Amino acid sequence: MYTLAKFVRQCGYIKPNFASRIVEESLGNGGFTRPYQSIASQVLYGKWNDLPKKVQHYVQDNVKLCKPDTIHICDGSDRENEMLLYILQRDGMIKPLPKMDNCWLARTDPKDVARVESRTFISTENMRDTIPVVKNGITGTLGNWMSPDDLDTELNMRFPGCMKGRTMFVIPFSMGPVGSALSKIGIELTDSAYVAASMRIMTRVGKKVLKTLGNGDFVKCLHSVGAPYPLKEPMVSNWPCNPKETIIAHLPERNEICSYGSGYGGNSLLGKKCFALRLGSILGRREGWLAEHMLILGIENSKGEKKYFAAAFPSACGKTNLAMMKSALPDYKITCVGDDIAWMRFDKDGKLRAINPEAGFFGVAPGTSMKTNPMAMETISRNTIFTNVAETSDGGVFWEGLEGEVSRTTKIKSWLGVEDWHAEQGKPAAHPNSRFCTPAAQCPIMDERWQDPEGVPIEAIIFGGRRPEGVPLVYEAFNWQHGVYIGASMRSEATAAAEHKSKVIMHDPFAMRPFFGYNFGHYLEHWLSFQQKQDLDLPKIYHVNWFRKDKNGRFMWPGFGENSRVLDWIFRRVNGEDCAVQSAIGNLPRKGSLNLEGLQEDVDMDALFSIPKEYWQKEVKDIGKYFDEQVHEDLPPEIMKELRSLEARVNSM
Ligand code: OXD
Ligand code: MN
Repeated sequence: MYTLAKFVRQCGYIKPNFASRIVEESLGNGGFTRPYQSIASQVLYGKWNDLPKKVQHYVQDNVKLCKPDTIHICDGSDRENEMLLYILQRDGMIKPLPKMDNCWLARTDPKDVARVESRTFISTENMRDTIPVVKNGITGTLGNWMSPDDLDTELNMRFPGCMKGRTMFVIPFSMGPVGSALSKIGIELTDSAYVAASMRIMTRVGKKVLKTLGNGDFVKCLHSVGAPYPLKEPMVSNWPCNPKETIIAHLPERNEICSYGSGYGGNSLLGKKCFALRLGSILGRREGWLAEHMLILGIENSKGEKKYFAAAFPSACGKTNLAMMKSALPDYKITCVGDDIAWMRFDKDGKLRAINPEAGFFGVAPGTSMKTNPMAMETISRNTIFTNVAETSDGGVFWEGLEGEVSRTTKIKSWLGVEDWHAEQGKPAAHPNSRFCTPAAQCPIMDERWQDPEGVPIEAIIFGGRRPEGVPLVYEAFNWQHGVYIGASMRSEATAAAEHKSKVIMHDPFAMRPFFGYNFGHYLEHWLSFQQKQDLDLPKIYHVNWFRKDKNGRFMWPGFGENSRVLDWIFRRVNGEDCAVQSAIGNLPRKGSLNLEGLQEDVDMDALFSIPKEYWQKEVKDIGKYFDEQVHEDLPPEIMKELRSLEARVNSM
């Protein structure tokens, strides 16, 4: 009888716990048992000859370097998925969540829980291609550069033999619908079955991708958890990683990413931040398009008129909630195209077209609930891998924000494995950056065109952040250049998505600070360049802030579904409605023009839209200082001009 266990055994998957012994006994020659030419015989799953020649060479080179025991060529099939899940269970990396349908829980080593910005580098010959030259004595915050020689040294200290005793998964994946002119292909080589299972959700994986690729070029993505057998240190939570040696390196001149030491999220699912944003932004500049940290949503009114907006918010500021919003205004229906990344290109008619390069959501779990995001809750009810959330005694999941949705008698086991966790302990049940990894196709409000190879036409771009003070609910840029300035001056309270600790207000231009693939000054020039091109239908640009607080620290605006009132105003502005008044910082909704019909809460609209002069004078100073220190000579003069005009307008308020 066919059983998965039998199949896995037949395939020759070694149980890692035994692998150390096997490696020690049989691989006295440094771990590489088979001659280089017979690589095909190391393939446990998939067919070596199905790989295009260029891919074979890439795999060969890295097998030689990393010395995995065996190779698995991913085909994206359901059978393969069953196998990956089986292996992950067997190795104690995931466990089933019986209350849910085909859902799984992974707990990581507590030292591997977020993106590691301080260990993320872009390596180019010329430093200035990657980061602006900062003012004397200042530490740059707009990316980390490393010279190719230094990076070679770093990589050579880590990758040789790093996959010993493990299987190398070869993952052919497409960012964007397979075959779309806007899509790009990557090959990720990883020694983590968790990454292989997650990439299958987050991207389009498999044979169709290889067929489309043929002998074309692809982005090379090498990933290792950095824990070869025999292990140097015992694993924590059965989660292999090497936090002390973590490095995430991008080599744009070779279209290559090398990530070592972390199995988590943006550090290991290389299609996401590394490829779609960092390398993507470089490719975008080279080829005349934009790779942005933006959600894409559709909004349709009761007359059947539909528009698409893209919106940039820093990590963990509610992009997923906005992208899946249930409109409080009954006249509007929101649909989701993407929740994190947009690739956008002007088409031959001058319309900005966007695709979501991803196929899944890797969303922050805490704060997600039936109240804040019912669509996400429905999406994650099946076929989902949860990481670092808490577990309920009846086999479900729990995190901060779900208090009202579990019965009082249910016991909770925290992400750290603390049984019978109680909120009184003062520690969160779920890690603040705990995540769900779930197929986008399961979201009940996916837009009918979310996989359209042509992309959807973008009519408004929205910037936003967590701004507890001073910044009104919404304002509109006077024009494209002013909009680019607004993007450049974005700031937000720090979140848990990376290693930052306190709630400081950080500069996060275009919500791209951790994701710029090249010099931010050049990035601004690229954005500005579109206004010089003839016949482009440039979208209008907005800034929103759902997070303003009153003197008592309470949010002044209810947010969530009520944000549809802001989208409605933007919709009408895009249609040319005369419903705005000019202010020092941009166009504000004319009094009474924001549709408040049916709003339950009492909102102090005057306070919500006030523009405190002193606050904005300080804001202008802070932003001027930031530009001067961080972007310095690379700041385009147009942006400085916008800052000076803002200053003059604020001073004469
Ligand atoms: C993310 C992030 O994971 O922005 O999307 O950190
Ligand atoms: Mn993100």
